[in-house]
Amino acid sequence: MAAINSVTDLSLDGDIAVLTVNSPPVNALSAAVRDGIKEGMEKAGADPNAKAIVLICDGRTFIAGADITEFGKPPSGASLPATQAAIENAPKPVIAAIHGTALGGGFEIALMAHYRVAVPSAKVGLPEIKLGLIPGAGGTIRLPRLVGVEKALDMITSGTQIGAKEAQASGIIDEIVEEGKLREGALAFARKVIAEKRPLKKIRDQNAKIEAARGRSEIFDNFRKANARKFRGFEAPEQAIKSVENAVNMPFDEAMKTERQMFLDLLKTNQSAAQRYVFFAERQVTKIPDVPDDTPTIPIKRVGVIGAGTMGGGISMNFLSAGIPVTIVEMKQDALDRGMKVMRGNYENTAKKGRMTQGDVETRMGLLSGTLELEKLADCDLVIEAVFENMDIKKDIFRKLDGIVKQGAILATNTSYLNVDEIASVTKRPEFVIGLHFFSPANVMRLLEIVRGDKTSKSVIATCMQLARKIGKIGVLVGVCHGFVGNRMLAQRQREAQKLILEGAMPWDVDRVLYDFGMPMGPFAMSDLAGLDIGWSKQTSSSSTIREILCEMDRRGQKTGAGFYDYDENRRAKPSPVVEKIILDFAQKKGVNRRKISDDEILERCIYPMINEGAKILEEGKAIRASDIDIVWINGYGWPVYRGGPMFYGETIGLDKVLAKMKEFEGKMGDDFKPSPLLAKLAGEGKGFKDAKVGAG
Ligand code: 3H9
Repeated sequence: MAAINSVTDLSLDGDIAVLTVNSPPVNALSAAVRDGIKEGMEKAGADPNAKAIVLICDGRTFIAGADITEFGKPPSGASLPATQAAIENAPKPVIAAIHGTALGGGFEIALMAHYRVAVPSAKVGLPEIKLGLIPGAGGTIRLPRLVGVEKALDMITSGTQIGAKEAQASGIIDEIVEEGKLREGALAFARKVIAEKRPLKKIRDQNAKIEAARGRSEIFDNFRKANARKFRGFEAPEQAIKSVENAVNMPFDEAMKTERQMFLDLLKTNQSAAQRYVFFAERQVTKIPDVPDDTPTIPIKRVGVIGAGTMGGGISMNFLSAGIPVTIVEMKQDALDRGMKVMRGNYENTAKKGRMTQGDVETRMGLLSGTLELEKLADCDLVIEAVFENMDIKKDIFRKLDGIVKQGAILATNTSYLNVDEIASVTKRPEFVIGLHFFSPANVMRLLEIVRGDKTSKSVIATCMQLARKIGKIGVLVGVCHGFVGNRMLAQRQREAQKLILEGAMPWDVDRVLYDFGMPMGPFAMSDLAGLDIGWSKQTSSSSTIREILCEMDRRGQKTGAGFYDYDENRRAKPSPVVEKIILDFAQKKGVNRRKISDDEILERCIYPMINEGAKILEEGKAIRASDIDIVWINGYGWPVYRGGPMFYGETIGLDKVLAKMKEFEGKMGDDFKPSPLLAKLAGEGKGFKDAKVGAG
């Protein structure tokens, strides 16, 4: 083998040139990889002893895309278009040999080859949309030529990967070769191409599938309509659709040029910066400075869950779906029966939608056993308590669990606010106690706040982080404080929302502003959905807040057909004249002079105090890094990924501007807006949250 450079080799296997890329971890298309491919193609093309060229990768995957870390930096090395041209214009057949994932620019490289072979486990896709981008090297122009417009639109705007078999059926892969024998299979295929004198097939010349869509703009309009909800707020999907439309209607080279320009324009957007940041944030969040990757973990073979309500049931389903047996405990038989019935019902609904088989439902339910006795949890490796949010009840349960559950097992609480250290203190094994805060609905929401107590052992932390991944969650390590990261910040927004409706806004104004910002719903719609009577009691209610007044009137949210909004029979919300009057009367009684409140003020009042609270959380070391806080908000509260999370958003606005606004509000409205010293320091130094040196949870 002759090295072309540090990451590419060219060798001859009989009469076939083999160009190998080896650039761990994922063979991303860095400058060196582009240089190596271009030079290798040119050399192999000119070599009279080579009759065909196989492009293959070492390591775990074919090229997984452009090197995202290079984005925004000055260009160096061979350009991607020049590298691609070297493949397509090679004077002999080029065969791309795919294993792992050929993604983004990597897939676009494979689409330059005259033929493609893959092992059965290989996948291909164009995930650029997830980075706020569209493919910038021909993906939107070439893919429709292979698979047709509808499938291309679907793949490009969803970013999903498809397997080798599907790729072969849709015309992307020419041949599937034996697993583990990619090189041999690709060489054999190359020899067949030579022997049969097959042509140098260029996708740019294949027009049949796009001609079928020419002049049929309704294909694109229907696609837009069908996906409007999914694309709400995102800039890239519309560009992707336009580019596929260009592929159909423009000459090839013009469509390519336009695609490239659209890609470059998107690269400069805040949305793409945010989504690229989130890509790396999701990978950072698993790294805990003082808990190294090789920390021993505790095998979790059986899980116990206490409480078969909405939360306990949802939590259990995660483990059942991952094939881990669960014992669920309730106090009363009817509550237990009800809880287990709901779980079965949820699985059956999924089966009805065709997303699992009836057999899958039975397998999962077969792993579940219900009991009224805590003693049945003795053999569990992990027990999660999901009962009513009351410190005395929780302490009582943990005291009992400590005596029942085997030594070495983890005792976890799903509390959303309470002090995990206080709960741990009633046991003789505080190092085995941890918070596992699931988000409702617990079988759906991706976030898991993993709450590290003062004494929680590293092994328990490592186990829970690993377990989160196993059950399809994104685990974020946080420290003990009231409401942890997510709810502690949420409280800031809720407080301001309540104040705003007294001062002059209406609930639907606040909700509209936050919805337009990109949240799935505003705080009042959220309260109506959750139920206004959570934590409310008729006996102690004294009409002292608007929420109390609504509950007293039996306007307890969607479930009673009325809350902050009125609901019709289809649960569609309408602004309520009754609520409007209640608010106006209440404000008058309190002597509040209502004023017109701008949309900007609503947004700043709701969001800036959250950013400020995030800064306090960092300062106190309750989160490891700002990006962890952003991951909490994106995955637990539906913060729009294209705004990168509250901390990233604060940096997009400018920490100096956030600080100035907080000071202005503090002057007018007092301590709720007192800037955190960290925010003030970073803003003063012109730095961002990523520069903050903070603790480890
Ligand atoms: C693009 O291609 C644009 C083009 O259309 C044309 C432009 C003109 N760059 O995820 P993992 C790192 S846009 C740089 O943990 P897995 C990652 O940060 C790109 N680095 O492994 C991590 O680093 P660390 C389109 C990258 O096995 C390490 O590799 N492509 C890149 O679970 C391992 O990653 C994509 O969007 C990259 N492109 O999953 C594909 N990719 O160890 C993005 C990964 O320091 N990548 N890294 O934390 C993926 O989806 C997954 O990484 C992959 C492997 C499925 C490949």
